[in-house]
Amino acid sequence: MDKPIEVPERLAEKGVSRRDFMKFCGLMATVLGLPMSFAPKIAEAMAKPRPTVVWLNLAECTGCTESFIRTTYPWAADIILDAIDLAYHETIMAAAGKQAEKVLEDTVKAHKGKYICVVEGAIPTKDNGAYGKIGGKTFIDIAKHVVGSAAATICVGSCACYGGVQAAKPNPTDAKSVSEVTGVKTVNISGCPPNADNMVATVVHYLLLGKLPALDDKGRPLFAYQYLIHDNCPRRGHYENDEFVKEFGDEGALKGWCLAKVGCKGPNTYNNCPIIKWNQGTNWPIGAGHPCIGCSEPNFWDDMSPFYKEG
Ligand code: FSX
Ligand code: F3S
Repeated sequence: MDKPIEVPERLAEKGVSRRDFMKFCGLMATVLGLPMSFAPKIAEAMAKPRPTVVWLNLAECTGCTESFIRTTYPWAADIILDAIDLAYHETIMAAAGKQAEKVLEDTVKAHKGKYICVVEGAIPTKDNGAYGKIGGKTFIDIAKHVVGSAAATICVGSCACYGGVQAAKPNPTDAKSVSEVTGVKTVNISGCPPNADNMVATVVHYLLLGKLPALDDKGRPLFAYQYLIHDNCPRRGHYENDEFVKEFGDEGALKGWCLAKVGCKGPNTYNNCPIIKWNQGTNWPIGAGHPCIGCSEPNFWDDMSPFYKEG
């Protein structure tokens, strides 16, 4: 009989049981579109030496970090943070000020070309980047330096991927995406915010296979963004039957009919929300009766609004 997979010691110390650990590995296999038989392989990969990760917070609302660290099961955050060596993350690190900036500089130097850079937020470029600075350095310079020395860069959130809300018309700070400013091709986990499971699965994919996942033409991992919301929506039957919610709270809303007439952008939006849902599969916007606003598409603030009008 095969030896049972051990929970990495560090996790056992935090009280994560083998059952919880394997549940997490099963969830990751599902998100990555792999058969359940991959769960033990994922468990093995999670015990490997941890990649160093540097997480930059630029022009954003920190919703992406919130999505990443606020998981329904307390052990999920422990497993996620244990799988990586998170050297720098302004929101959750203990260090602050000059001490924190030194950690960033030292990490970039010591792990040049080997660390993974995660970026949250867009980059204001107007007036030589005067509208976004940390420790006297512009976001432009920080991104060029830190992204430029990374093995790979993962953008989390539509702001880092495509400019997001900061770049919405009239874009007063001339905010741009990370790849536009640095010239580096990034993995884009889009969404405002993106689903934590997709962020984590991208890292798990790297640990499991030693490479980043295959991407679509907008830099998004295919495992998460290959299907339209509309194609997997449980309300699709009502769409085909011309059964629509006409206004919030009407009879159609009570019956769970299609939300296209109150603005659903699911027919134009690629994401796996209907498949994996949110908060460990609890629910998702359309499940709760709210139309999709298309937040994982480039320029969604301009292109998808008004959010509550059809089209
Ligand atoms: Fe942007 Fe992330 Fe939207 Fe906010 O920080 S993708 S504004 S949810 O959180 O970057
Ligand atoms: Fe499609 Fe949205 Fe209706 S995804 S089925 S238009 S609720």
